[in-house]
Amino acid sequence: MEALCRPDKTHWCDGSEAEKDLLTREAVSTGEITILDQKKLPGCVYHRSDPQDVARTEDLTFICTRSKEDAGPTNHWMSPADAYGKLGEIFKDSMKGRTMYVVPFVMGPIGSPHAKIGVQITDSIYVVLNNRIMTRMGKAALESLGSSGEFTRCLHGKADLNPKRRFICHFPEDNTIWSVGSNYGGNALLGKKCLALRIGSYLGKKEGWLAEHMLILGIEDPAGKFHYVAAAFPSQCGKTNLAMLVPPAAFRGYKVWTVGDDIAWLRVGKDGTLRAVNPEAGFFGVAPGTNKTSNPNALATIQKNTIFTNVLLKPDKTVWWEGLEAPPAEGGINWRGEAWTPASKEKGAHPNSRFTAPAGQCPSISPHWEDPEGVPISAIIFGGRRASLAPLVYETLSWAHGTYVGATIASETTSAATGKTGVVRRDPMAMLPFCGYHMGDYFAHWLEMGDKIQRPPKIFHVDWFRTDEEGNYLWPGFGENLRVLLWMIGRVEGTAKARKTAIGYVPETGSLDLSGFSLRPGALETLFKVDRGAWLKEIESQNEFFDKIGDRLPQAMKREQSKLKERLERDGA
Ligand code: O2Y
Ligand code: MN
Repeated sequence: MEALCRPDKTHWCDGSEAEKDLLTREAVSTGEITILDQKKLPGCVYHRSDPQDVARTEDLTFICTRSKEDAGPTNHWMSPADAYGKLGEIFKDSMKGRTMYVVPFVMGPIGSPHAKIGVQITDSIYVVLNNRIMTRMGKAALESLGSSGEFTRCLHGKADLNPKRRFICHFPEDNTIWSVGSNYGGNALLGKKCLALRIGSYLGKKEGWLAEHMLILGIEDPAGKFHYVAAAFPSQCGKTNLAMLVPPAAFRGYKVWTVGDDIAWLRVGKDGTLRAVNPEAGFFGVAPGTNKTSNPNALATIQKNTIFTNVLLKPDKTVWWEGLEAPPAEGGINWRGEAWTPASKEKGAHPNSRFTAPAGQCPSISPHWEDPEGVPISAIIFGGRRASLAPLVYETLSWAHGTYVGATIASETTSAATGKTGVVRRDPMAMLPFCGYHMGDYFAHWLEMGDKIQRPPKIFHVDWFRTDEEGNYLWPGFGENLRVLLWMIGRVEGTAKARKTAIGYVPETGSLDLSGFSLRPGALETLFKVDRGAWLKEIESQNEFFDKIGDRLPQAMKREQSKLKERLERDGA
């Protein structure tokens, strides 16, 4: 890689505090980062990206398998030869005048049977400092690797940050990732979406486990009994908020513990349960909207040792974003690096601005978040984001039915995003942008996993985003979601009553604990109604997506769909 990129020097990262200080000083000297007020925000720094480099770029993200068919119809594909050739040209001499950093890292608790090792080469100090938080990085990772050759080879370079020369390429068959031309988030922190999900999902299929876009949380009841839940939601649906939920006043005896907010690696444990670990060591959370009501635990987490990216920099060297608190009267410098006041048209913080913070600093972090064997999962949740159709919550009938429900989850576009409202986008298991191989084979792998788990979790579907005709949310969300989680736990323990419908089990009237709480008149009925006509139309719409998957779609998916249709036609709701 040195011969290709021709850096002036190479630095092997050991992960020490001294190294962090050295790299921070270096990045401050070049303007790459700014030190924030160390009394108010100790250990915190600020970074602004190139304004054209502020989010993952799915159209520039490729799965480079030898056969195009193996990447499947939902991924962009490039042949490995073309990808190595094209990116090789961009990497050539790209680190002249720069330092090449070699970052060994572990995803998952060190020594855990779930853990995987990667080595990321990068010319970005910002990336090194982020990886230092998001992964277990440095000497410990190198020791963990020992003399084994088993690690994911990750090459990253900023090059000239030109979006026309930006490519994020995954070579699952070579256990390799090459990413060039971006210095932001999921494009550049290669342990995260690239390794932990795209390469991870491929390795999971090969080795018999699952890499999923899921948060993991624990619920402790007043008697000290624990249940763990893993939940998949499409991006930007509040996963971090749910993972750090604060119980409402009526449920103060309960505690919610955070294990992870974005990614879960799931394996069958020695005890026959499905065990989950969070492969990450930090949170790369979206800043706008994070405040002391929406997520007090996140706010407490980011008071120290945090990197803030693309938020507003205030003159007192603290930070602000839309939805944190009232706009600062004194203004500041916005995410584009321009002077900003509350009267400015441009936002102060970019909508995808982020904080990178160590998970261990979270007040709700689970005492078991680094258990090498992982935590036992009682329930899996698939979440859609749609204004109508699915009840607030329902329980699926079996693992195969749950897999079908996960495979068909969807979000609806809002007018702000596309100009069109209500366009349904399928996002199977919330993995559409993150599955490293053919989606049909991925569904088949889910079904196979079901046969291997002796004590499988129950699978549920939720939609927190149901609205009335005026577009008002029917369910308040946030901490109140605990009521729904507790109904699920009740189902797992056999104590919560349910009504069997064509689509699955919905809460029996009175079985969802609504104490100290009121909804709009009629909201509860709407939230639990199963509209037969709408479901029959939904089946038709699912077929468009299934047709796209083609002949690798497992028969069991179509079978589950036919069974649903039969139940709807036979029983109605
Ligand atoms: O835009 C980016 O690069 C970040 S996207 C992201 C970050 C943290 C967790 N999840 C996501 C996502 O897109 O799902
Ligand atoms: Mn995510």
